[in-house]
Amino acid sequence: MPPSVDDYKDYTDAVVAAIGSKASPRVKHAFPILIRHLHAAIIEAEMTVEEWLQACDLLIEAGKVSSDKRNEMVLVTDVLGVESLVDMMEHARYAKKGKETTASAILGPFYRQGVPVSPNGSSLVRMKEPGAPFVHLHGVVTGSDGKPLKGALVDVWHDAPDGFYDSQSPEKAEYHCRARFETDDQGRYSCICLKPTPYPIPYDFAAGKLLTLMDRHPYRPAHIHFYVQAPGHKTLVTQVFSRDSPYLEDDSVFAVKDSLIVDFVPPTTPLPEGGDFDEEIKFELEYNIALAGEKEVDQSQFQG
Ligand code: MBD
Ligand code: FE
Repeated sequence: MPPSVDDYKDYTDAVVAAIGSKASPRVKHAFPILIRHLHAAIIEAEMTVEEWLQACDLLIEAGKVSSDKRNEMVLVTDVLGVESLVDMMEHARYAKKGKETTASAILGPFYRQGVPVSPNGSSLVRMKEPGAPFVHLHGVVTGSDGKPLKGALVDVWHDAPDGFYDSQSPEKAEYHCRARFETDDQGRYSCICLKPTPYPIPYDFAAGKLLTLMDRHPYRPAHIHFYVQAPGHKTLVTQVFSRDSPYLEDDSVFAVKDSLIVDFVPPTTPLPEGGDFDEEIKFELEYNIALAGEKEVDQSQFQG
């Protein structure tokens, strides 16, 4: 007879009951759920001591290779679909208000804080990338009412043509394929970037081991990341995906949403005045972003 949750009910109850009276309401609510599901998963899967040690080793490895430039723990949760799950629930808290807001997507491990603000229209391609297709990326940041937001901060980052982010390769120029822009008084941001390429998530450590165990590939469809902040508004973390990219259907980290798939089209919109970009621009991507107001976000799960 396989073990059942009932066999260990008194034991699991005792672990839950050990939570002290001074724990916060959130911990008192969430930890019994976590403990019960964790115990049930271990019981139903009939985990062995050896497997448990292997799981601990995997987490130790993830911690050891993590740094301010690489977050392997995020990657471990990504391949298990956890980052996308919390993101989907987060978005549901304000999307259901019936307003037009841009869909979110996961942050991933390569966001960097404190990137200096560049003038609108400037390039985030900070070293020579021969033959790479330049893109005029621009759009307007608005609230859910469609009113343009001045002074919104727009972080943009994507992989270089070799498939690596700046932080993954020391030989790259600082902040290559990464920049931050501030919207003008009409809510506009604009820049020159590259058309991104599909790319394997780093699979040399813990996340890769998990993928191998599950017989899965590490690839992600071509994407550009956005991190958009404006006072009084919910910060939006999202990604856009190129419609012509492979792996839209089988993203290794489960981040693709239909509304985030975009078309890179031949350029027609002129660059902002005063720019000095003189290479050929092959594509244009207009990407307008609508942020939820802070008050539109449903806070109910944090009450009680
Ligand atoms: C990435 O580039 C990424 O965007 C995510 C979410 C996970 C791993 C690598
Ligand atoms: Fe990415």
